[in-house]
Amino acid sequence: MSFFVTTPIYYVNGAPHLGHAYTTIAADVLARHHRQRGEDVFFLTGTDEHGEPIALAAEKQGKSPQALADENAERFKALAPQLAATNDFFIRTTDPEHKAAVQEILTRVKENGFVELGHWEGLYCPRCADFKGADEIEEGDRCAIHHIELTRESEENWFFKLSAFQERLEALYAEQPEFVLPKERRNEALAFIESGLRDISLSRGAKLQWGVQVPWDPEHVFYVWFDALLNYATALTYAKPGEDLTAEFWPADVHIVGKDILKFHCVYWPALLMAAGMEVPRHVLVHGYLLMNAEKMSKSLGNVLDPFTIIERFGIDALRFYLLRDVQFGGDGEVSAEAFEQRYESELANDLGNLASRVSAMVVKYRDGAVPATDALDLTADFDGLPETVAAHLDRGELTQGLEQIWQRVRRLNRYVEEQAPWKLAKDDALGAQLDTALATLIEGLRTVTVLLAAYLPQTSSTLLAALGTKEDGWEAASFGAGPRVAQVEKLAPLFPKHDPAAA
Ligand code: ME8
Repeated sequence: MSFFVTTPIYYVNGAPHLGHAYTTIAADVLARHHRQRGEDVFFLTGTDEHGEPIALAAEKQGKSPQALADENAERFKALAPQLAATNDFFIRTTDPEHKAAVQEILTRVKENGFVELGHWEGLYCPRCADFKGADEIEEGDRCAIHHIELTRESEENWFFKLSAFQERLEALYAEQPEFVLPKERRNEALAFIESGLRDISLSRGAKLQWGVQVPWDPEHVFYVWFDALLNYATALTYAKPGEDLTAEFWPADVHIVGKDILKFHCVYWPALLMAAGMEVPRHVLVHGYLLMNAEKMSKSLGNVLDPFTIIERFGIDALRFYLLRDVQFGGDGEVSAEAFEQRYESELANDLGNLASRVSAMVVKYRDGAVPATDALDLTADFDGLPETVAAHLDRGELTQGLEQIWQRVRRLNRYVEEQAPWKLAKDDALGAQLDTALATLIEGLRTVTVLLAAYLPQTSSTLLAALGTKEDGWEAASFGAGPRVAQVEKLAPLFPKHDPAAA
């Protein structure tokens, strides 16, 4: 079984920020989860380096677009490992292999009869690199995303005959109801399609040179979105030297994107693939915006929260946890330093950190670290079917609900500690068997949640598994009472040390 997951490729007109980190973390959770399920995973991320967004930013900074792209692509590349993201490849749209493949695919689209010369006039946002429809425009002819004044453009262009795909797209949405997830985003995309599709620009004229040349009209470059979307397919042809991974990984299983680029991924992209005679992806998973003071964070708005600082102070797992827990994946959500510290303290340090240290300390104290080898475990009903439930949530792109399911068990284990009060059981030899059951149950519960959390909290999970003396972190090891049993534990150092704000 193979699994191909992607993030958007990020514009190199600025440095990475928390919004980019968010999507990459979400994609990494799915990549890690599917590896746990024993699948052959390909996880792709990278940078989008052509078009006005980059040309304009470079001009402002007095640099060549290539110099700006090189500089910022390095920063995006460096971000992935800092997020503990396990991408298999990092694509740059300035890669010569990508450019050649774009030319080849779009020539095929033309040969298939879906490209024609046309005239376009209307409002355009150079930051979005997008031609705006009436409902995407704010008062005063401004971009609803960037709030900048739109430019009025009029050009002779090559056009992609998007309108020819109206019916096929409607059929796709009917036949694959989960093509776009979650449902609200699917309805949004479908409404856009049903409102009637117009043909769209495939190229930009002489005004813009920074792009992939149109092979049949060298004065033109392709409109950046066509070059960008195709990355998902071109990457497979050269990611692994000497090998084409297309047969193994195409179509993509999940493209994860923010709602700002829904139209491109849920409407233009499947149409383009159909025009090229290629299979469409299985799912587009659309998430909302991280908001700070109710405004979408973006490079162009300048209100960014730096993920690097958070990672340095609290560790990457804390950031991954916070973003997927505090913001319901799919919807918009406010983020703040206060909410972050609150989650860190009450859930990571208290719920999970304390559980792990209390449980290991009790086994050390009452049984010299030897975990009782009893088969009489409590809480089996509480854990019954949990791996299946978590996997089902993740298959529907419900990353927050998957994490919530696991966290309910973390809390259940904490309640169980209080209910059993092992410190009382330890005082009475006659209660030895009950103490054995309590300790064995707690260790097995801790082991199980640790395996289940591996995709979300990879570093914590691997520290905990090592402390529990087991390497088995596959999905089959996630079943309570059925996986490998822990024999021996040692006292654990705090997983989430109290943070001293004065030291920051
Ligand atoms: O759109 N909240 O690149 P981009 C949540 N190059 N996610 C956010 C976010 C926020 N405040 N800000 C950014 C582009 N993102 C194109 C994509 S794909 C073929 C081409 C994330 O650098 C989110 O995933 O503007 C969003 O869709 C993406 O970054 C936009 O990144």
